Amino acid sequence: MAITDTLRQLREEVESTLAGLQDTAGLEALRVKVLGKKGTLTELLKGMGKLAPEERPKVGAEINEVRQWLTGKMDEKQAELRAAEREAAMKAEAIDVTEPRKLPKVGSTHPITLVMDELIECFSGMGFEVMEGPEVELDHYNFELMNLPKNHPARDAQDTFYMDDNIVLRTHTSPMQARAMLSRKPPIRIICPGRVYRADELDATHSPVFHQMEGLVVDENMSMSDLRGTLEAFAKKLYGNDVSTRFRPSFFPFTEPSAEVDLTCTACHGKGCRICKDTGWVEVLGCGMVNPKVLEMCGIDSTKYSGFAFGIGLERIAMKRFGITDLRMLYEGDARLLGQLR
Ligand code: 2NL
Repeated sequence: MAITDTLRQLREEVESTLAGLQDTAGLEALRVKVLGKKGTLTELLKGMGKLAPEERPKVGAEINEVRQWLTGKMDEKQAELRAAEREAAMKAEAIDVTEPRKLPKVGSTHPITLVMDELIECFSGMGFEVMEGPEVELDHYNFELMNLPKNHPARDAQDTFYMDDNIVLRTHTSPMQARAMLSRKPPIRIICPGRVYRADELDATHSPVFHQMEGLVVDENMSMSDLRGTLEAFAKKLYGNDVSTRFRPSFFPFTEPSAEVDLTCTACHGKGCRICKDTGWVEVLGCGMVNPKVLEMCGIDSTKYSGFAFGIGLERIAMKRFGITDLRMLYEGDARLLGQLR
C-alpha cells in the first residue's frame, strides 16, 4: 500500500477510536499504540530508511503532518475527557448541605454553676475579686484561724472528714479567705466560691459535698452598715428592687456580732406562702463582723482595720430558685431533669 493510503487509513482509525473514547486511560493507550516507541506512526518513520533518498523528504513531510494532526486531535480529546472526569469527580464528592443530620446532644449548665456564675457576676460588679483555693486543707487554716479551737464541737470527726490529724476536707471556704488575709494588705474585697465537705449522710436536705460562696471585706472603718448595704445591694441586684433584707442575731465563732439574713420571699412577695412557711421571709445566708481574734491570727491589725464576712449556701439558693425540694436531684446527674433548670 502506498504510504499516503497507509497514513489516511491511520488517520481514519484514530479518528473513529477517538470518537468512541470514554476516559483518559483509553486515550493514553491509543497514544502509545500510535505515537509510542513501537507505535504505528513511529514504525512508519523508522521504515523511511528503506525508501529511495529522493522520496524521503516528501514522505517525511507527509508523516510529520499526520503526526502533528494526530497529536493535536489527541490533545484536544484529552482536554475534553479531563474536564468530564473532573466534573464527574466533583459530582461524586459533592456534599448536600441541606441534608438533615443527627444533632449531637448538647448539655446544659448545672443549676449550681448557674447560681454560682450569677453570684460571681453580681459581686464582681461591686468590686469583689474571685479567689479559689485547695479543697484539702490544713486544720490550721480551716479551724484554728477561724477561732474554732481544738475542743470545738464542729471539729468532731462526726462532722468533718479528716485525712489525718492535721489535714481535713475544708468544711467551708473560709480557709481561702484566711490565706488572702495572710498574704495581702487591706483593702481586701474577695469572694471565694467552691466545694466544701461535711461528714453528713445524703438525704433530702444534707449532702457530704456541697457548695458555698463566702465573701470577705477588710478595710479601715468597716461597720455593720457596710455589711448591710452590701447585702441589700446584692439582694436587689439578684432578685429585683422590691426585695429587702432582714437581719436576725446569730452566732458564728469567726464573726462578732453575727447575723442570719432573710430576703423577702420572691414566691409571694412577702405575703406568706408554702415556700416561706407563711413568714414572708426566706433565709439565705449567714454573716457578721470579722472577729478581731480572727483578724489578728491572720496578721491584720484589728485596731486599724475591721471587716465583714458572709457565707452563702449555693444549694439552698438553687433549690429555692428552681423549686426543688430534694437536694439529691442536683447530684444524680439526670440530664432530662437538669436540662430543664435554667
Ligand atoms: C453560713 C455562714 C458565714 C463567714 C461565713 C467568714 C470568713 C472569714 C472570717 C469571718 Cl475569713 N467569717 N465567713 C462569716 C459568717 C457566716 O457563713 O451560714 N454559711 C452558709
